[in-house]
Order: sequence, then structure tokens, then C-alpha cells
Amino acid sequence: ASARQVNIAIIGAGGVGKCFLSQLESLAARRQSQKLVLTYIATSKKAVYSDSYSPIALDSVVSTLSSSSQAPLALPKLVDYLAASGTKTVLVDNTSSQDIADAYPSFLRRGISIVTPNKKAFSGSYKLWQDIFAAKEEGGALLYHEASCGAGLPVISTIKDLVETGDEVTKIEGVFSGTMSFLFNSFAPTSGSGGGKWSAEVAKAKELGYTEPDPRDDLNGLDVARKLTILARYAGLEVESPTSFPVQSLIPKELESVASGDEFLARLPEFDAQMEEVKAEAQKEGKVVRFVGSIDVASKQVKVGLEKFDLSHPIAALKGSDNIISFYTKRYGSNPLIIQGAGAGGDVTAMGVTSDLLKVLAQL
Ligand code: NHO
Repeated sequence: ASARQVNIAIIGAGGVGKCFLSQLESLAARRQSQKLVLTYIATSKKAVYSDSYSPIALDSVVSTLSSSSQAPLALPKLVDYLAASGTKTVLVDNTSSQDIADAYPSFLRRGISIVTPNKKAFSGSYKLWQDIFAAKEEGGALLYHEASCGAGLPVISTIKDLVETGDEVTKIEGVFSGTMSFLFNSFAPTSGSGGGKWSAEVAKAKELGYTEPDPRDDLNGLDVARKLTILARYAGLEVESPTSFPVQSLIPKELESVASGDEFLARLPEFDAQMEEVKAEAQKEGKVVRFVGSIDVASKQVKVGLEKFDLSHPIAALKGSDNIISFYTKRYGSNPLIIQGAGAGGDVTAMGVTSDLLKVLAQL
């Protein structure tokens, strides 16, 4: 029976993590071919696990975790703990931690597979990127990170399929941030009226679970820069880091150094007039402003920032937190392959993680 068992370890139980847990519970209940056993779960403060790897009940895991008095294992200890079980193990990293991302090579080398929405591992230094894929080969482990770009949309799998089937990606462009999409679609709607105050829309995006844990990572363009770094690398460019190309920040200078995300949100209303100006300037030309990114493979140019669009442009007409990503390739010619839909939020992001887990399970 143990051959059919797969152990699952989870780090992170926030917005995305909680949605993932409920998707995992229903997946485990439906899964006939394998027995999925949760053997470790941790947040930054607490953990639940046992030396005998006893199954942690999925239906009550959130309350078990919150009442636990166990501390999380340090990462090298966690690698040893998971590797010593003698059972195939998948680590689900639902944090945005750079430390955990930096440790991926040590998990993968020990044969522990990873699924994650965390962008840090794939958009950090180029060296980490290389180390991760080398360790994956060495350990014979599996690794999927669909939700690191476009939440549950098939963006990473699409670019991998394009490249691995021998197509050549020439250009990628679009709206890569659910938060930025939501902000501009509601702040500067194509109808011209009804947009709320910029700061109020930012607070709402955070409330809806669209933003990164610290919303400044969305507004400074870094979240989009990370996604473009990942896609550019799959398209064949050796992008050194998400800060190695031009990225426009929407953080007012005066708020760049405030200590916390909460303080930032509290002071943002002071700068609403600046964003009103940006909006009015586009309106004068009969356009709307949107936050976009692009990768031009031939010229190796990657850029992120505000651009104005005609009201009839597909980017102007996006709704809600939708992303739109256009892949221009040799095979697709001048009509790009386009992916569009919700690009942020707990459930759709968790779906990307759960579908990655299914891909891993099918190969274990
Ligand atoms: P939370 O709610 O802050 O939860 C983080 C959890 O990780 C907490 O339980 C915390 O205790 C734990 N944690 C943090 N550091 C830890 C450590 N060192 N050790 C142990 N535990 C630790 O974060 P979210 O919102 O649940 O996000 C989780 C991950 O999903 C992040 O890597 C985030 O980048 C990623 N993600 C989220 C979204 C989303 O919609 N919320 C998306 C993609 C990936 O497609 C989405 C997207 O790109 C959103 C983006 N902001 C956009 O487009 O607007």
C-alpha cells in the first residue's frame, strides 16, 4: 500500500494557502489511484508534524495549525525530515519567501518534488534559476509553478509547450498583474465615468486578495517584472534579475521608504491627485491608461510601465482582475496565441497550484 501513498508537505496558509487546502481536501477525497497524506504544514510561526509522519486530517487542518504549539522546522531540518520518510513527497510552497525559494535546490536534489505559486525562485538571480533546474535533474524530482504567472491561467505551461515543441517565441506582451488590471479597469474605466479614488481602489484590491502580501510589490512594478523575468527566461533570454530592465513604479517618492504596507495604505490618499492627472491626460487623447509589460526576444528588450490605449483595444477593454497575455511566435505568425482571464485571487491561484499537483501525482 505504501507504494501508492504520496506525502504532501505545505508551507504557507494565507490567502492562497487556505484556498489550496480546501481544493486539496476535495482532491484527496476523490483520488482513487493514490493516497494523499499531509505530513507537514507550517506558517511562519507554527507547524504541525510528527516523527512518525502521521496523517494530519485535512478537514480540520486550519484549526489544528492555529492551536499548535510546534514551531516550524528550519529549512535544512525540513529537507531531512521529508527525505527520511522513504515515501514520495511533494512540497507545496504557498509563501512568498525568498529563503524558502533559495532552498529549492536542496529539496529537489533529495528527490522532493515542488509545486508553488511563489515567484521568487524563478525570478531571482539567474544563478538560482540554473541551480534549481540542475538540482531537479540530479534528484529526479518534479517542479511546477504555473501560478507564478497569471494565477490559474495556463501561461507557464503554454510557453513551455511552445518552446519544447520547437516553436520560437518572438514577442510576449500584455497585462500581467491582476492588481494593476483591477486598479486601472475600475479607476479609469473605458466608459469614462465611475472610477473610484486611486487609494480606495488599492485598498479594495488588497481586500479582495489580488495583491501580493505587501501591495507595494504590485504598485512598484516588481510583481510584473518578476513574471516577465520568468517568461523571458523560458523564451531563451538570460535575464539576470527582475531589476535588470526598465520598470516604472507607481509608488510616490515620498512613500518609498515607509516601514509597513499598512502605513503605506494609510498615507496613499495624500497622492490621489497625482493619479487623477495621469488619468486626465489620457482622457484628453480619448484614451485610457493601463499598466503593461513586454518582452522582445530579438532585441532582448524587457519593459514594464504605463501606456495609453484606444478604447477599442483589447487591453483597454479588460474586466475585473483579468490578465491578457499574447504570445507572438514563428508558428503563430502575426496572429498571436492569446490567453485571457482572471489573473489574481485566492481560488484561481490555488487552482494553478492544485493542477500542478495533479501533474506531479500523475508522474509519481
Ligand atoms: P499571504 O496571505 O501573505 O500568505 C503567506 C503565508 O505564508 C502565510 O501563512 C505566512 O505565515 C506564510 N509564510 C511566509 N513566510 C514564511 C516562511 N518563511 N516560513 C513559513 N511560512 C511562511 O500570501 P498569499 O496571498 O497567500 O500568497 C502566497 C503566494 O502566492 C505568494 O508567493 C504570492 O506571490 C503567490 N501568488 C498569489 C497570487 C494572488 O492572487 N494572491 C497570485 C500568484 C501568486 O496570480 C496571482 C498574482 O500574481 C497576484 C499579483 N499580486 C497580481 O497579479 O496582482
